[in-house]
Amino acid sequence: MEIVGATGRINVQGEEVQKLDEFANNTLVRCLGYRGNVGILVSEEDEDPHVIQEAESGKYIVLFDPLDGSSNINANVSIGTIFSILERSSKSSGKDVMAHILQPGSRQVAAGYVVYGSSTVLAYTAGNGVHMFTLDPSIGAFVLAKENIKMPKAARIYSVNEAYRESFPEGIQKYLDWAKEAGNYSSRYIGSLVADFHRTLIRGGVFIYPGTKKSPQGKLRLLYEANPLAFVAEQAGGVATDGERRILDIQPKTMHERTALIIGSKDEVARVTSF
Ligand code: AFP
Repeated sequence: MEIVGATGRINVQGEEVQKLDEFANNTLVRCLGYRGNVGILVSEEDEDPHVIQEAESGKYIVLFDPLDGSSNINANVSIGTIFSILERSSKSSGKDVMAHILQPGSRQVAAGYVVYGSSTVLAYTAGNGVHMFTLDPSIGAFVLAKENIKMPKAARIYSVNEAYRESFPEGIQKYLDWAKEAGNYSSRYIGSLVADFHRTLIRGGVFIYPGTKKSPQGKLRLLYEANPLAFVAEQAGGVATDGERRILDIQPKTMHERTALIIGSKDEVARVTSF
C-alpha cells in the first residue's frame, strides 16, 4: 500500500501529486533515458525538460503525461499514460531546447496512450492509421487487437463536466441545451481524459473541456494531452479543435500551456462548434 495515496507535494500544474504519479514519472524518465535516440523528455510532473543528449544522436523528443486521471486512482477508475513524439526541429540549433519542444502538433511523428482499465490497452499512431494492442500479462507483451481503427462519424454521446456549465462559453451551453432538448443523447464522463477519449474513439461522440472561469484557457495541456489525442483522433477520422483552431495547428508558446479541447466524431464536433 506504500504506492497508493498522496505524496503531499503539489506539482507545476498546482495539482496534488499521488505516489503513483511519481512512480510512473520516474519509471518513464528512467526507461526512456536509456534509449540512445531520445534527446529530450518533457513530463507533466516536471517544471523543466530533461535534456538527455544535446548531440544529434538523440533525435527524438518524448512528451508525456505519466499518469492521467490520477485523482481517480483511489476509486479504482481507469487511468492512463499519454505520449507524444517529436523529432528535433531541423531549423533550430542543437542547444536551443525550447525551440525543439515548442513545435505544433502537426509535427508529431507518433503519439498514443495506454489505458489501465479492465484490460491494459495501447493505442498509437505514427501517421498511418490508429492501431490498438492489448497487454497479455502471461507473455508480458502487447498483442495486436485491432488495426486501422476508425472513430464513428457520428454518435449522440457527449462527455463534459456539466457541473461547470454556468462558466462555459455560450456556444457550449447552447449545444448542451440543444442536445437535452433533442432527447436522444447520452452523457458519459469518467474524469480521466485518456479513458473518456478511448471510449470516444471506440463508440464515437464528443469530449468537451472548454475554457471556464477557473481555467479560462481550458484545463488540459496542449503538448502532452491535447496534441497526442488530436493526432490519434484525426488518424481515426475524427476531429480536434479548441473551438476556433485545429489543435494540431496551434503554435505552442510554453511547455505546460493549456488549451480548450473539443474532440471526437467529425459530425458531433461540427455540431458543437456550430452553436
Ligand atoms: P488529474 O490527473 O489531476 O486527475 O486530472 C485529470 C484531468 O486533467 C483529465 O484527465 C480529466 O479529463 C480532467 O482532469 C477532469 O477535470 P475535472 O475534474 O475538472 O472535470
